Amino acid sequence: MSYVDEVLERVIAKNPAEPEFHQAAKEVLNSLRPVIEANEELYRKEALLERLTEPDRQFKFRVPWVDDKGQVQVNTGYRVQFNNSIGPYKGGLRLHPSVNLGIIKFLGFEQIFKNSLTGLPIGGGKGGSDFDPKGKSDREVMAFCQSFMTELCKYIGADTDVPAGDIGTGAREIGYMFGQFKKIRGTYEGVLTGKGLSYGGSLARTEATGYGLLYLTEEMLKCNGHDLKGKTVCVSGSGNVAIYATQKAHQLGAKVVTVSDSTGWVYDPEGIDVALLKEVKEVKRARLTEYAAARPSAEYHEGRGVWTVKCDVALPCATQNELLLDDAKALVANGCIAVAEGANMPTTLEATEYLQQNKVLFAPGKAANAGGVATSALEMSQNSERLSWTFEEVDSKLQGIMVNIFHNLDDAAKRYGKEGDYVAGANIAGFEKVAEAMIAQGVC
Ligand code: NDP
Ligand code: 2IT
Repeated sequence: MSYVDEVLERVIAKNPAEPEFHQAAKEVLNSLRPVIEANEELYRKEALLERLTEPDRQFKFRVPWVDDKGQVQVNTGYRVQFNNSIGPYKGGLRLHPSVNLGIIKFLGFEQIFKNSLTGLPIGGGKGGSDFDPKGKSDREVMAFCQSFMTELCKYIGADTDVPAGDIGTGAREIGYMFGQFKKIRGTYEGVLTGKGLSYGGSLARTEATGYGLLYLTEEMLKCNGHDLKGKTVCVSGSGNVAIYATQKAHQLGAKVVTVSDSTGWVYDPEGIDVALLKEVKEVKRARLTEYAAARPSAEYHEGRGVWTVKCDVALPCATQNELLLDDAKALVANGCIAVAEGANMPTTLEATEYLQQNKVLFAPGKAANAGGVATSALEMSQNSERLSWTFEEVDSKLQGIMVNIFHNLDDAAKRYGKEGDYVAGANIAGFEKVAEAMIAQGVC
């Protein structure tokens, strides 16, 4: 049996009931086959893949808090510190009722390669909780965040592990968590990113994931003889990534005609009104029905359906496994030329394969959404030097990083005879640096 197959069997046997982690491990290891085969003897002796698929450590803890009725509630908190061979653990905190250990592990595993691709010194980690911020008062969210950080603060630090936002964790939650870290540990340090601008946050971090997604997509299109200008784009999700992806797509001359949330989706043939979307989602924290009610050109539909709309470019920006094989078939039938993942692993393995077989340009999340964590690393740099850069400085560094990521994965794919396979390219380019650092640092 090949080394990759042996390790995949081991991952499944050792981590039962973690299907998302199995999926991420399969995607990465299968596309690394040519690199593994070229170095099989060394990697086997080093047990490199066994070490890479086993987190350095993982924390699971009780998070008790009191709701507005005086009732004690109990959630589960997680932090998985996956790999710190190229820098301190770095990765977001997801607050969503679906969160479990397998989901945090898939996200932490992906983060290793994504962070390596940024070219910046950050390792891979992820955390979160099954707490649902939806419908909670600000006081309830604060009570949860304080309790969560009371335990998490034992394991993190500016040079150890630096969490940030993800689904359900935005500026409000990061603020409450930062306050509690400071109160307990008594140090003022860049222990979280995505902070508010008044206390150490970076300009352009809020926009970074969505903007970065468009910078990479534009470069991918350009290098394949297309232009983003004038293209029709379907976006899914309506959170942080979706909103700023839509804004940047419009700035670059494309038209976004859909957004979605967990209950329904909007088709707006005139183009999504970003100011209205921000008002509904960021200020009112309301459903998309309110967007549709305020916008005569918009149609609201219950359930799923974004990928049935005819588009040139599809940008899944909500959550994992939201673009399935049938969706991929609908996109291809409608003439879609490119899919770039704003979310983490939004496309299933079968859907990815179908898109690639049908010559749709496909940029995987670990490359396409790396602008968020890259800008988090820029926030860490600013905190270390106790300076703040201008929006233009951060945005221009972000653009440079995204263009560079695209060329690195394009080159890596070509080196292994897989031209145009950006999934393989991203995994190979991300893996090479981590593997070299792990081997150089000995058995640890
Ligand atoms: P937000 O919480 O701001 O928004 C999430 C959006 O996705 C919401 O519209 C939400 O709808 C929808 N969504 C979430 N879960 C589901 C679900 N199970 N089914 C259907 N829709 C769902 O999160 P972000 O925009 O920050 O994150 C979106 C994706 O991007 C995630 O995969 C995240 O890991 C990834 N990402 C985020 C980065 C960041 O910097 N924030 C960086 C890189 C990747 P509803 O409001 O109804 O729940
Ligand atoms: O998935 C991700 O890359 C994020 N949620 C951002 C992580 C970060 O540390 O900024």
